Amino acid sequence: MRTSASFEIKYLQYLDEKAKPANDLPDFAKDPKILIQLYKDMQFVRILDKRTVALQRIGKMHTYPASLGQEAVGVGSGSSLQEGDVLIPYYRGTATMIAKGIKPHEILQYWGGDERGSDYKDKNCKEDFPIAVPIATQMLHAAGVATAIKLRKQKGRAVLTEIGEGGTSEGEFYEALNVAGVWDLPLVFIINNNQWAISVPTELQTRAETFAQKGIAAGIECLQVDGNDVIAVKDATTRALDKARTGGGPTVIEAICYRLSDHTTADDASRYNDPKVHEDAWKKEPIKRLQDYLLASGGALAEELESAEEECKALVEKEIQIYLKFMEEDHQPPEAMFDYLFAELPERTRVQRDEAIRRGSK
Ligand SMILES: Cc1ncc(C[n+]2csc(CCOP(=O)(O)OP(=O)(O)O)c2C)c(N)n1
Repeated sequence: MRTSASFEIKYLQYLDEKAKPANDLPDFAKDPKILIQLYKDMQFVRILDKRTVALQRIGKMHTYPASLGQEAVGVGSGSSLQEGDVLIPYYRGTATMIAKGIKPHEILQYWGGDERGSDYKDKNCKEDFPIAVPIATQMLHAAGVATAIKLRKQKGRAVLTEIGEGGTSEGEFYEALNVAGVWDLPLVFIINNNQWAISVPTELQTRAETFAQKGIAAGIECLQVDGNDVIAVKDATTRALDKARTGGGPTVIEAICYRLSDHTTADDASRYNDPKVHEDAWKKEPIKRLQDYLLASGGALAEELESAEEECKALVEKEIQIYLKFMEEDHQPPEAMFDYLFAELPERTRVQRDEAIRRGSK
């Protein structure tokens, strides 16, 4: 027998687990100002997540999925987007969305049950999609938008979409990969491999050695990156988006990290995770890694990073207050959940809407 095809999956890392450079850093990472901004963006999301989970605990927020431990995946990929690119996020995409320019209070509004939060006000975010909660449906939306960009011959534009590793078991993921490969679409897939799909670990999700290689069957370039290394995530995504914008086709990036939070506020991860693995994962988390590198390389002083953190706390508080004010002064009635999906309500949905009005008024 001869070999018909063979493949390998590369793994990209710039800062190792001890925050030491494992490779020559890409140009952007030689500028401490850029690294400090990435540090701030990650801190912002971590602080926002903590405050949002606390709001849920006092009944001022509905179910919320935190990104604890996964900040580098969202910040590294989202900060690589440019004007004209389209983001098709999933529910764990808070960091990606904020890095793109979507306002944090809009995201809070959405999770607070107000669909108007998905009507993004920033002019660069007008074409970005609402958060997808159904697993993997966003993959086909992304393939559709990328097809439109291609058909309209809109050079210099690309689409970024994201999914959890569990979501890559869904048919939509494979369908989107296939069409992206066949039509050479300007599309970048980020797989946020946080090791868990609620309580299902990666070893029960696939027999494949990597999630990235799922793109191989579609003829797509795939790679893994250290998802705790924001420099690696940003570098891989920047290159993949540049390739997509210049007619080079799609890329699959699997970012390996660890979910340090519960799946959502409705979960208790301590019922299924191994405390030892969890503890080890804290030693590799992305914010500490970049912080250690910045301090060791002289890119930033401890006081600078402390004041960056304080600045983030104040900015988060401002966003929370905007959200709370919305919810108090302009609270949407329960039937509003039906009002932003259809131009004209189908009969069976109309019945459900009437029911919501009836129950809501009790
Ligand atoms: C079509 C569909 N099936 C099931 C669910 C319930 N569900 C919500 S999150 C989740 C696990 C997803 O895990 P993963 O894709 O790894 O993403 P993560 O939440 O870890 O970021 C499931 C099964 C859903 N939202 N949509």
